[in-house]
Amino acid sequence: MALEDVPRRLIEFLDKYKTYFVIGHKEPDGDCLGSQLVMASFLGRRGKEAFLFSAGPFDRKEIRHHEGRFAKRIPPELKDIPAGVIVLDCAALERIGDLAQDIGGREIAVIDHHPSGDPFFGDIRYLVTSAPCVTLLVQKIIEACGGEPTREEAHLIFSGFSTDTGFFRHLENEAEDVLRMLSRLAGKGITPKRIYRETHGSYSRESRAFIADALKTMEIFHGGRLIFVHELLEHARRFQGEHRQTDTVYQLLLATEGCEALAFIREEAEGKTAVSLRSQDAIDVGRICRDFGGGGHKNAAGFTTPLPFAEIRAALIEYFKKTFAPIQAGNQPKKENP
Ligand SMILES: [Mn+2]
Repeated sequence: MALEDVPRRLIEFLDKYKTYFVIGHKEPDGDCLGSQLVMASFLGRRGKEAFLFSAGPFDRKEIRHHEGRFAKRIPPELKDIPAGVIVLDCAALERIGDLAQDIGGREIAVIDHHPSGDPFFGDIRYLVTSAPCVTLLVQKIIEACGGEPTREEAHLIFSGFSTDTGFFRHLENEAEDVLRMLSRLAGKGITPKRIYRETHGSYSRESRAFIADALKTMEIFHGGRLIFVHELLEHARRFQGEHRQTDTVYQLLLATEGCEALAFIREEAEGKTAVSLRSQDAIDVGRICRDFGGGGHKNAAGFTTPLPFAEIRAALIEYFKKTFAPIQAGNQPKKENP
């Protein structure tokens, strides 16, 4: 499956202004910041002025060194100049944090790959849910404008891809188009080995202990198809920020024989529990999380709830009973839920 072509209106929008505000989502990751940095770099090469904004925080080790290039709010001296707004890696106003208060009345282009988002956000929308990352959509834009990424841009694009795909692991049927695009990046002299080490290496020793602690809480349901791990308020909060290596916990658990989905349930405060869901293949945890008031991708999503651990745990076990039921029914053609 090929990634959708860049809308003509977006290309015109990128020509229209002299100045652009390039905004990403709060709690940024390598794909979000990479998309922003490449977009700003490309605009700069085209004689435009680009300002970078992110609500932060810059917790992840692989992005921290970029923090100095991003402002948290649009400063008063920029408030009255004409500028186009480009929002990357999210399609909902609330995802950009307090910056949402700074962009009223401006023309906004939204470039994203998340299936959940506000369908009315943005004047120009380039949304490709089959795209594994947004940096590749920015590469598409550069190429649609007749250009090609510089070596530095290529490195950032590949880093964003590496972040969002767990270094190729989550690539699906869009792989053919994506691998062709990556091969053009490789032609710029970037090396997958170096990018793997940057995005998936040099973790803290504490993060290894976090993985062990999380795995010790493992519970198995529905014949092994569902796995839970948890972190309760009463557990000592030894691990914060980069030491909470949840991605590795997900990867290890999803590789368990028979496992189709997992939940990491974390009591964050009295009356606030955060749930992250991950799944393989057919199980759409994005839909499940939307039912609980959250959002995300088909195989990676989350939500927060006022319910305490015991209640949300029970609710999820029950919910997954329904999720698994039609598959367990095997060759019975009749479905319970249309
Ligand atoms: Mn992304």
